[in-house]
Amino acid sequence: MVLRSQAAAGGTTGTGPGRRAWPSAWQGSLARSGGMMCRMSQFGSSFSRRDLLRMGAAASALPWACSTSSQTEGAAKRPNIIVTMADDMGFSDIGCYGGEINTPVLDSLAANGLRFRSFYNYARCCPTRASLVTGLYPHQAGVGHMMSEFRKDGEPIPSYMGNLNKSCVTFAEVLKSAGYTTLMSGKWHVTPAEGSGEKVDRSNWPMQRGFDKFFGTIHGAGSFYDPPSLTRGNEPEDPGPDFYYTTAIGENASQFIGEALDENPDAPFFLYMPFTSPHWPLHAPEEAIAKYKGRYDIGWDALREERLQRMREMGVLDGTAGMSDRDPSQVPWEEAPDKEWQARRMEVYAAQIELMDEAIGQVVDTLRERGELDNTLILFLADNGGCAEEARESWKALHIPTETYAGEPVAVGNNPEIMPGAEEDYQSYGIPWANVSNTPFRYYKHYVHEGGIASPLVAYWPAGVTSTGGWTDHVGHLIDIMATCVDVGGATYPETYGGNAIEPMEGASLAPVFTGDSAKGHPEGLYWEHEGNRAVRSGNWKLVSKWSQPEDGRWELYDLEQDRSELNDLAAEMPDKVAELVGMWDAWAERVGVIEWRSWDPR
Ligand SMILES: [Ca+2]
Repeated sequence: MVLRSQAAAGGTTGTGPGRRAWPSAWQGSLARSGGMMCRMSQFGSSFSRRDLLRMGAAASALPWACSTSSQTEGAAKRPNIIVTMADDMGFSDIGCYGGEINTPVLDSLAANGLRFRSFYNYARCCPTRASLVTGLYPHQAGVGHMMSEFRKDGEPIPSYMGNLNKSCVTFAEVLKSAGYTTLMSGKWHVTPAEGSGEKVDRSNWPMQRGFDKFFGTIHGAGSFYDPPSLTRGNEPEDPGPDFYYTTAIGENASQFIGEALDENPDAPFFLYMPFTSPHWPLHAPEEAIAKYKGRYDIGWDALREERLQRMREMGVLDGTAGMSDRDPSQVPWEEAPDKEWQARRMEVYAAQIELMDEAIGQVVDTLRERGELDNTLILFLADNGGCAEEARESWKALHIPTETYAGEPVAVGNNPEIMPGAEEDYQSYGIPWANVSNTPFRYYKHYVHEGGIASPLVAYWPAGVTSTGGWTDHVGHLIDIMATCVDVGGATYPETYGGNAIEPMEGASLAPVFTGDSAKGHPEGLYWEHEGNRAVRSGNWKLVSKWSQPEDGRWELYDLEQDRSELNDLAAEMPDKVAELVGMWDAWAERVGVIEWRSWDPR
């Protein structure tokens, strides 16, 4: 524990980053020679990263929420702001939302902050990030789909450029203009990561979009032991051996905070800390996985029931939210083959989330030790719901490793013959466990039913969140994060930036909610479109459709106040309400540049 404190307070002694040239750094084939600050040198050579993980677990279990009086000295300046985010994590995974996964840090933030029952993301990594960092709908920021450019009749479609455009500003650009020191540690994924040598286009990398310091990945997924596109500033970074990305994100964030406070003590800082955890592949140290050994032997059916009961007891949901059916493609747990492998998949996933919680804990420790905890707004959310993708041997992409850091071959695909967790294999937890992660909702990442877009939102800020320890029914969305940053940061959202006209921000500040305002958000409606999946939420009503079979684009209508799990489709009974909401959705789609899914030129 002492060592962990030293790490948090004194983790500024990083050695020079290793350097790897483009593009081989992203292909995993360069000679592995460089060192980096995240190795354990600052803790003494006798401790490995996994020793630290174990010590971190013990430290995180300690109560820290009661801050010291020395922290009041920071109360006069504008608050520091931290936005931290999980990747592919379901609504009910973390402890303070009803999950059985051990997340003591997030639970403490929640117990001393505010939790949102109805906060929404954008169903997928890229569009969520494009919306989060800009305060716009993703199409307005140029990311109507993912990181590919689409054309129609030979002409690029502005809302589908696969890259942040110049009609938006990032929250870092806005807060930097207001005097904040801007820091990022984690996954970017709002610009293409392909390219080589001088052809690498860095114009939309974090350092060119408002951040003073950056450590993390440009690309959207990959090995936790050797992530593709690992970067420091604008240069490739060698992870070195004994690297674990989730932990490194927390270490670098803590280091950046320390440096920011040392170098510019009068300025507040903004930290964006998006993890890749618990996105596939299932990678975690064996010691972390072992904590969950046997916990999932009860299987997915019992676990879903257990979670829903706890969610009701905790007040996450009330009795009107029913349990959706088990995914129809899956068998009852009693009939499932390969039970040991199935349980192991969820054990690794749980370990990935617990390690993320520990990394957030390292940052919280740093804030406390520097006397900044009381005056820091921390927002935690997830970028999309649990992911049902089953890893396949045929997967080929930049983020699918062909070999380990040490050059050993990697086995790709969900194979019950291999227990996942190690760097040598590349698996996912798949449909049945994603079904658990999203308890009690339907569907997954990609879809805009509640299972795809319902996110935890924990807001912690002793000096600013006065409605603590409980829940709000305020309906919030990613677009509100920019507005909140502008509001609490005393910033001005620009009409022009860099000579370009900027789209007006779409969201509304959540700050009034922090002090108990129960007004329901977004009377103008909230809207989604991702891969032809569509939705609008207006008041208690949600109109939603799934592009692919079996629904095939048919609109469904739900009263979420009575039926949060979207089990009782009222569309046939209420055609006027459907027509009203369809009209709202059509007008929004026209305004932000939605194009009918796959109506563009063949690629
Ligand atoms: Ca994601």
